[in-house]
Amino acid sequence: MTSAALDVDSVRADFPILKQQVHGRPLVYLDSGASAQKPEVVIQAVSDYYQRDHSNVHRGVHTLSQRATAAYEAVREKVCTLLNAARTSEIIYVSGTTAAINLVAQTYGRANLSVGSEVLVTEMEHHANIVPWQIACELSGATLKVVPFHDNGVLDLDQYQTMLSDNTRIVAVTHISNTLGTINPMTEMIRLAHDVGAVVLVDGAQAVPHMTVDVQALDCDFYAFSAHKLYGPTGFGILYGKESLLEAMPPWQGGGDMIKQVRFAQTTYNDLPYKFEAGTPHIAGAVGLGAAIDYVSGHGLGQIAAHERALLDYAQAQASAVSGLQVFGTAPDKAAVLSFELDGIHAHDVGTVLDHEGVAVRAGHHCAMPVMEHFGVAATVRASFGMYNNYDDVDALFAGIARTKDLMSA
Ligand code: C6P
Repeated sequence: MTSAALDVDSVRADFPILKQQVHGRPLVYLDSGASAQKPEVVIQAVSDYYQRDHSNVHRGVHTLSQRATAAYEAVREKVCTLLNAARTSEIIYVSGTTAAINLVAQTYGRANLSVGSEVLVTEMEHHANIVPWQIACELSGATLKVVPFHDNGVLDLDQYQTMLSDNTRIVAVTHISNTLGTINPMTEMIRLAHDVGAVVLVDGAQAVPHMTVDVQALDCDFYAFSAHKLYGPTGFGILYGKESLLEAMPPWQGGGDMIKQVRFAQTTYNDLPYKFEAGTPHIAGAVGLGAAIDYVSGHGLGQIAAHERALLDYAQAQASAVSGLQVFGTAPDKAAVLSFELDGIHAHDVGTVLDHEGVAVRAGHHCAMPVMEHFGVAATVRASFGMYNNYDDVDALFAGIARTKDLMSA
């Protein structure tokens, strides 16, 4: 089956922020892995919401509250469709991937971990999928085990299989590494974890904006992502969980909306998904995510993935021709992330020179210090691509790299 390619020129025109100059140069935004830019339709949806419909949700009989509630709840259906979840009760609104993982660690984790049980994470995790498990293990006496990756950034699946055991209660793994770009073989990993009776949490922060995700086909138990990397607002995200697991989990935060009845003698909790949604939520965040899902779905995640893969191939070919440039993460199955170092030049210096050329990249440890440790480096430069990037952006990156080398070796 063939489908129309992504019309990148028209996509670019939808993103007002890309029309500016930085240091007198046209902005080349290659930091979508940190946070993606927002199309006009998302900005407009948030603005319209505040101008027309804003009130608190689930609390008022008046028209504005009903409109806000309808807009807010309609997004649950969109997320359900995006992830192919079975039902909206499995879609929990949170503030982002970090909150989603902490929620599972503090509820499912604390209820199911004890001395002798094990949590498996991988060496390529973002800190958000390491530290919550360290805390949960510390509190419960469970042990955290780390599955290593090969030097090309591919996860060591043999080690993974060896480390899985009857003691493994939870496997917490990233779908796509934010630093290496590696796409992990989730279906196989989930099947293997289920064979030993473990549940699997997938950190989908870097996956949802770049590929089609089907939580039922994956058969994952939990899946987390952030709206802001999917061209939506900051401060909002999703935890998907299988209904049977969510039902059995204790609530996390207590407060308004997550209860049915409060008595000093006893409080009863609300039904899913509200049991996990205490307090006034980020309503505009949900509305913006809904607009972002419509936008991305309108273009097709398959088309977006194909376009970004072509950009990655183009960038990797250029990278291989630059002397002294080392790429970290060369897995065959890889998302459009290019992490690299330039021999003898600190990543922050590269990032600063590139910024002066108008090129925005991330320089640092990318909240994945164990990945840096694996390669024995303090920091890398990371160019991460989104649906609005084009070949000119890649050329600008490599022109900037050549300029950096000139300046720094002068
Ligand atoms: N990575 C990056 O530059 P939050 O901050 O909750 O939206 O997402 C955390 C997170 C979790 N997992 C992965 C794989 C991630 O990449 C991120 C966020 C950004 O790579 C900011 S540190």
